[in-house]
Amino acid sequence: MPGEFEHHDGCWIIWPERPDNWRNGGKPAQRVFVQVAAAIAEFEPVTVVVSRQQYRNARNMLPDHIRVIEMSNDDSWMRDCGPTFVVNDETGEVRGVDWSFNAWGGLVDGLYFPWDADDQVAQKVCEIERIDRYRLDDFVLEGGSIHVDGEGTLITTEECLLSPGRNPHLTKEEIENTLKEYLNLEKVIWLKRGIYLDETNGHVDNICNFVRPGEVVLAWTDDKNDPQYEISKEAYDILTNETDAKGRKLKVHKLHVPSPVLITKEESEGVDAVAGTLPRKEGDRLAASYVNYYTANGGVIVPQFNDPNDEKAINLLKELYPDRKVVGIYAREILLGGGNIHCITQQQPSGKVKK
Ligand code: KQY
Repeated sequence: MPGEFEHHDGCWIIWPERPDNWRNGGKPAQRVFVQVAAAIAEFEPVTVVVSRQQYRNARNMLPDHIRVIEMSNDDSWMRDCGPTFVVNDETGEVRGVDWSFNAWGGLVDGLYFPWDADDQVAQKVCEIERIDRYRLDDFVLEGGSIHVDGEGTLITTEECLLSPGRNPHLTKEEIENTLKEYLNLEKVIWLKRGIYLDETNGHVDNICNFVRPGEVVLAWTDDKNDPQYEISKEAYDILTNETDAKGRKLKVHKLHVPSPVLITKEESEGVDAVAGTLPRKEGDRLAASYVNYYTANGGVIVPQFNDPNDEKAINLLKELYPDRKVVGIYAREILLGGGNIHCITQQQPSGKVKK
């Protein structure tokens, strides 16, 4: 599995519409998805998947150079239900890994029901791209719960991968071995937890990301009274005491989170209440973090929250990615749906052979 910072053939996104997750029938979120798609399309081809009901609207709102494809779906998190692409280093052949998807915890603590259309998204994407796939019927995983360095190291969290709603029939060692087998890894680094109150059971993509092999960014706060402090400190201690698959010590860059982002009354009232879907209550804290940026071929697309730390995040990412253009997008509307820029995007690597 290549690192996200390696070359992509394109990026896949699913259009948001469900009114029990997105306020005001998804209209505000759709406008932000258009901005994200257009920003990424500056750097690589973008495909947006959309339901039959929303096809005309999405086609109308998205720029012409973005490919729009009708496909059934349950919500808009391509990172999590789409295929994880792997590349054969000798032949350059790309294949998809099609994990089972159960909406972040199935009947234990999943976020909506049903999720069968989402579970078929990976297969459909692979068919459209004429890419062979490995289907795992007995292994639940979302793409946002793992990050790799493309050189044999994977980072994840125990909070997510050992959660009772995913693979309770497997031990930690068995989970690690499955990841190693399908993604060709030598080392799995286990952080304990993800961002405070992250509804995905602590996806790693919101707290830690590889900038390049040997270097990561970690979501951070200096506020010792914030529950996030203890979580980030614990992750920092693990990362700074670990080595990667190649035996390197990791360089850890602290990327400060914004001040707590809370759902307003108006925002809460814009979401339909539906049994089986996580409610959006006024005052609830959202899992805001800048680590959930998307790394495109020549760019970095980073969420902004109208917070003093927005600019600091942009500046740090400019330093860390000197050859890419860093583009900020006000992403509160995506965060209100429980995710962020990284969660809505799945990169499709090119089949370039590594030297
Ligand atoms: O990967 C993500 N952060 C997706 C979150 C899904 C939230 C569904 N309400």
